[in-house]
Amino acid sequence: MRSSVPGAPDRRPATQGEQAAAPLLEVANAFEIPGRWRGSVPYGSGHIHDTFLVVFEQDGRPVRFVQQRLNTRVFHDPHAVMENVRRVTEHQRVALERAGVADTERRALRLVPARERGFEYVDTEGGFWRTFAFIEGASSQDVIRSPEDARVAAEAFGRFQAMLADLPAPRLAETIPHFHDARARFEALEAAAAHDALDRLDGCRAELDGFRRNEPLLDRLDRLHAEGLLPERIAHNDTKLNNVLTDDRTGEALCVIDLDTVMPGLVLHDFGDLVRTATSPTPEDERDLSRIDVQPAMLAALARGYLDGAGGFLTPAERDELVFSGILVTLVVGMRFLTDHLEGDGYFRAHRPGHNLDRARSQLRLAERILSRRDELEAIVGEASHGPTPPSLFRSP
Ligand code: ADP
Ligand code: GN1
Ligand code: MG
Repeated sequence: MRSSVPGAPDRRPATQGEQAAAPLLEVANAFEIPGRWRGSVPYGSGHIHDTFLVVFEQDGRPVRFVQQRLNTRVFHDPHAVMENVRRVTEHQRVALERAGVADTERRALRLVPARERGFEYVDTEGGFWRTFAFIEGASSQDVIRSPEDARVAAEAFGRFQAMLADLPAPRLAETIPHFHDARARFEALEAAAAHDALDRLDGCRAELDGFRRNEPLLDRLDRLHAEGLLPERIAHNDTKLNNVLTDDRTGEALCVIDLDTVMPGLVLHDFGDLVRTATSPTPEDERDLSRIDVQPAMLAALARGYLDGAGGFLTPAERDELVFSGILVTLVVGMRFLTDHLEGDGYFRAHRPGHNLDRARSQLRLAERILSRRDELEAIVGEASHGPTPPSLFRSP
């Protein structure tokens, strides 16, 4: 058993009550924002941080910001996170300006300086805060709506990776070590099941068996990496669909957000998380399992968009694993949800009893749907990436 379970949280979940108790005025005024604070309300559907939409009145008009209390149970070194985010967003801005792109303000997150120090503020209760300029006229989706939306989201993440390929040294900090370590995630699930601290195991044996059944798949990408076939690059590492903002007017993908896990890794994890979140017509916590499936048109659009955005840098081995990456990441996120369910929902924000179990079940179903349709899906992705290919491209692990 590894000593470091990736991002292992303290056991105490954050509650709505704690959110309400946050000293929001104190926090709002801790950053270099001119004007008068008008209010802060909880915002978005992320599972990790406490996110607030904050309004200031400046010269008689409302100006919006996003303030986040970082989840320091998940990110143990918030200063390292902030330094990564600062470097990444500055690099993006320079690259966008150099390329003469219009509207750079809406295409990269902008951190707002804190009054006292850097870009962070620690409140009187110990909460660690940061502020971003709000990207106006854009929104994120939790469920994919059309192949065109899938294409633009994947292109944005591909472009994001391409833009960071020449980030100057030093290496970015690993903000959550072993984040995509499938073997460590499996071991953490087994440990949670063995411990069964809350007597929940009886209610989720079928799901545990489901993940055990797929255990032979888990080492494939790490093995290819060890063999030198899959290089380390800078990846986003959390490319779920709602981490890209699209323009409300044009539908164009404007800005990749949620940069806290941007760190060295395998770019395939990014494509895999897009497959997980942008191919089924269902939300991540869908309870009607019969509705969960991969839609080939969405997958084809993802592959086209991603390959366009990433440009030429992908190796043939990376291209060959695109469908497999979807199976792997979906399994891994599913195992993480089940582990959290067994341990008492201290990591992913849960909105109802059994929420993380519902999420785990839906991920298992989706992974197995992709697995069972792999030949068909390999052919579709192969066409997008290499021109026509026979459906036998998928190699068993
Ligand atoms: P989490 O890690 O909890 O998912 P995110 O950084 O993804 O937190 O933020 C949560 C949500 O807040 C996003 O899905 C998005 O809708 C919204 N959001 C975050 N930053 C911005 C921003 N700068 N402008 C507009 N909306 C934002
Ligand atoms: C979390 O932060 P958010 O909600 O975008 C999680 C991802 C999971 C995802 C599952 C830092 O993403 O790894 O895939 O939930 N982020 C972290 O929805 O653990
Ligand atoms: Mg997010």
